[in-house]
Formats: sequence, structure tokens, C-alpha cells
Amino acid sequence: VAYDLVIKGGSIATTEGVSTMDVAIYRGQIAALGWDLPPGRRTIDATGKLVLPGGVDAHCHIEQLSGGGLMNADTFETATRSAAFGGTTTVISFAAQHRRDSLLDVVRNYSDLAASGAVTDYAFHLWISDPTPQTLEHDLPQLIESGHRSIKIFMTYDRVRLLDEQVLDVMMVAREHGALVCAHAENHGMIKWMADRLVSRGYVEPKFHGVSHPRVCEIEAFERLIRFSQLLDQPIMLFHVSTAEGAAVIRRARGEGIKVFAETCPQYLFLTAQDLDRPGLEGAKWMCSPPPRSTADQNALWQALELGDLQVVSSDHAPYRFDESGKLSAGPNPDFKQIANGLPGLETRLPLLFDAMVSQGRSSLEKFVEITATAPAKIYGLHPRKGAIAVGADADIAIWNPDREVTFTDDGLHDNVGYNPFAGRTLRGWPEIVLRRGDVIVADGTLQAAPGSGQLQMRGRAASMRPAGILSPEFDPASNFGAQLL
Ligand code: DUC
Ligand code: ZN
Ligand code: ZN
Ligand code: ZN
Repeated sequence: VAYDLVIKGGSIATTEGVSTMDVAIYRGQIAALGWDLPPGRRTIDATGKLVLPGGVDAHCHIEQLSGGGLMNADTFETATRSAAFGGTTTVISFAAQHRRDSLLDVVRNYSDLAASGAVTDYAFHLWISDPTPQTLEHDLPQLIESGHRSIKIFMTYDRVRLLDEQVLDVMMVAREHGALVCAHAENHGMIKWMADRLVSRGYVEPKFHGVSHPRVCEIEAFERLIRFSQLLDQPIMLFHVSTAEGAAVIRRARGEGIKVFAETCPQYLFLTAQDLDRPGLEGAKWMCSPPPRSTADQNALWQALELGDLQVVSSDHAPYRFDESGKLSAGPNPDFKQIANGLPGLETRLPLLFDAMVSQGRSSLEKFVEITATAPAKIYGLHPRKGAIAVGADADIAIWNPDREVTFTDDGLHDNVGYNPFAGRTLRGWPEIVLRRGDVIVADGTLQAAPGSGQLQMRGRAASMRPAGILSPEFDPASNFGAQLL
């Protein structure tokens, strides 16, 4: 039988290296890699182009109520369309439980929304904000075992945060059933206290949002969660690392044998606190939590990625328009506490990283592939179906023109946000053709996939989710007077 499609003559990149080969696709999967493969029913000439795995964006907020109760600007259709134009073919967003919601209902609702809207493939993190007995003993185990293998918890935001003992409860369920626990880790009390103090003294502009999230609130919360992880021997993923000290805490914990993974985002690699310092409310466009820090932090985060202390770069796409429906929903003169946090980033993540890492030579093409596709696929249980160009994998492929220059503008993206926090930057390297399970979904600057053609990805228990096997003495019957606690 003939292949459905052969991509000829491109440079194929994996985490191991780059080589010029043909890629043959049959029934949505990569069927062969090699030289001079026989033609398929269709051929794409990729001479001079890079053939890369489609991006896996493991942290994005889509069609979701925020911690503050505000709806995102993007639906699954607009968010995943935007992702596809930026070379991303799989997203992991949140099935966000708010208090009193049934977790099973929440997952059903988000699944329905995605099933009718998504053009990329997708999975969900189970966002737990109401760890009732029903959630912990019934719904969560059932959902994990059925293939929703990651959990999200918050240590801050009044409406969704968990107390320490609730975090431990959730981590224990994850341990028993095999899931990764991801966390927004910032010290709640420090942020609240700082924000109140700033606002009461009249420091209300968007730039003070950054001041209200002291660097140390990240350090403290990372350290706390790491010790929980150590106590229970349960792997964790620390989301959106923003500071040099935060990265150092993670490096030390990994050195101690604690199984902690970590992510950063483009906003912490490319923006600083100065980006929020603009006339009027303009700075609100760059408000996210944690806030962008300094160029010294950027350099430390790049280094931590290179060393492997941080493994993943996700967008944390959290889209709000700069108008009354979004950032300015609290009225004409909001203080920073009343402005929704979050930046759009599904479409800009890969081009920003490619330009910095590959075009400008900050790192390598192999490392780009690793942190944007292969590592997130492995850590979240999507590998080997997703995240690599390999025989047997889904044919999720982005064909990049390494020489194409693009200047970002506020109206050039395909989401529903209306601004681009990286507008004005010129980048070299662009994903021109994007395939998802063998179907071309973006080409010639147009979307060629129907809403709802994306598929839910159920996941197995990945190596990342297994305990390290280093038991705290309190859980070891030999040293806890025989108590059986696991
Ligand atoms: N931070 C953001 O900036 N947006 C979404 C949620 C979060 O924690
Ligand atoms: Zn709700
Ligand atoms: Zn967060
Ligand atoms: Zn987030």
C-alpha cells in the first residue's frame, strides 16, 4: 500500500540530533523514516526546511473561569486555532473545579466544550479546589485511572487555594493511583498582605502588581511543596518558575533525590517588571502571576533549562482582552488587585523560543525540541504517541522555515485576545505547515481543520509519575513503630 503522505528532504530534529530524511505517513501515524522513500499519494517538499514535532503546550487556560471568577477570552476553537498557527498540536488545559462543583461533572463539561471546538489534540489537568470525600475517594481516583494523569492545585487565590493538609490529601491520592501533581506555588499570605498595603497607600497602578508578588513568596512556596513531596515520596511539577532563587531551590531538591519537575514560560524568559510600567492602565496587558522579574532572572532560567533543572517551557496562556470583558471588567479605574492576571501565549511560545534558542544561537535545535515537545509529552504521559518524530508516533509535525522573518503586531494572532504582549519583536523562523495526526491543519497562512477535529488524549502512568522509592521514615513501618500509613 502507498503511504498517504511523504514529506521529502527536510531536516528532521529529535532530542538526539538532526538529519536529513524523508518522513512517510500512513493512517495518521509516522510509518517510516529514511532516505529516498517511495512517493506517497501526496508529497510535501521540505527541502531547506526543518521537520519538527508539533509543540506540546502543557499549561494553558481555555474557556475557563479564572481563580477570580472571570471567563477567559478564548474558546477551545479560538485557543487551539491560535496554538496550531504557532506550531503546537497538543495542549493540556484545565478541567477547573470550583468549590461545590462535582469533579466528574467538571470533566464532562470541559470534555464537551473541547470535543466541539478543538482543532488540536488535548488533555486535561484535573484542577482540584474542593477536596471533599466524594472528590478524593471516588471522583479523582476514577478519573486518574481512566487516563487523566495530572492534577493541578493552587496555593494562592482565595476561591481555589488549598490548605496544606488538603494538598497532602490530594498528593496521597495521586500517589496511590499514579498521577503527577502540578502546582501554582506562591505564598498566599505574603501576596495578600503586600497587595493590601500597596493599595491602601495609593499604589494602585499595574506595575505594583509585580511588587505585590515578592520574589520570596515563590521561594517559600516551592520549598514547602518540595517538602510535602519528600514526605509522601510523590512527584510534583512546579509551574511557571520566575526567579533565579526559585530555580536554585529546585536544583537543590533534585540534588537531594526529591522527584520535582519544573516549568517556566516565555513571559519569564522575555519580559521584565519594567514591561508593566506604562502610562495609565496599559501595563495591565503584561500582568500575570507570578509577574515577570529581571534580566538576571531571565539568564538564570535559561541556564536552568540548559542544565535540566527546569524541563519544560509552556505558555500559561490565560487570555483576557484589554477591555470591559477582560482586563478592565472591574470598571474604568481598577486597582491592580481588580485586574485579571494572564497573558496570551499559545501562538507565540514556539516562535519566540525558536528565534532565541536556534536563530540567535542561545541553545540548540535539539534542546528546543526537547523543552517544547518531547519533555512535556514524556512528563505528562503523552509519549511515545506525542512529542517526537519517530516511527509509530502520531504524525504531529510542524514544518519550519528557519529563514522566514516575522514581526509580531497586536492584531496578527489567531486567538480572541486583541493584543500581543510581544508586539514589535522581529523573529526569525516560522512554522509554515502544521500537521496533526497526518492531516494538514495549517498551510498557506490558513486553517484547514474543522472545529472538533482535535481528540482527547487519555494517558498512561508515566515514569515521571512513579514515586522515587525514597520513603520518609514516618512512612516506613521499620522506623514508625509499625504504623501502616501507605
Ligand atoms: N496566573 C496567571 O497569570 N494567569 C492564570 C492563572 C495564574 O496563575
Ligand atoms: Zn464552578
Ligand atoms: Zn499559575
Ligand atoms: Zn496557569
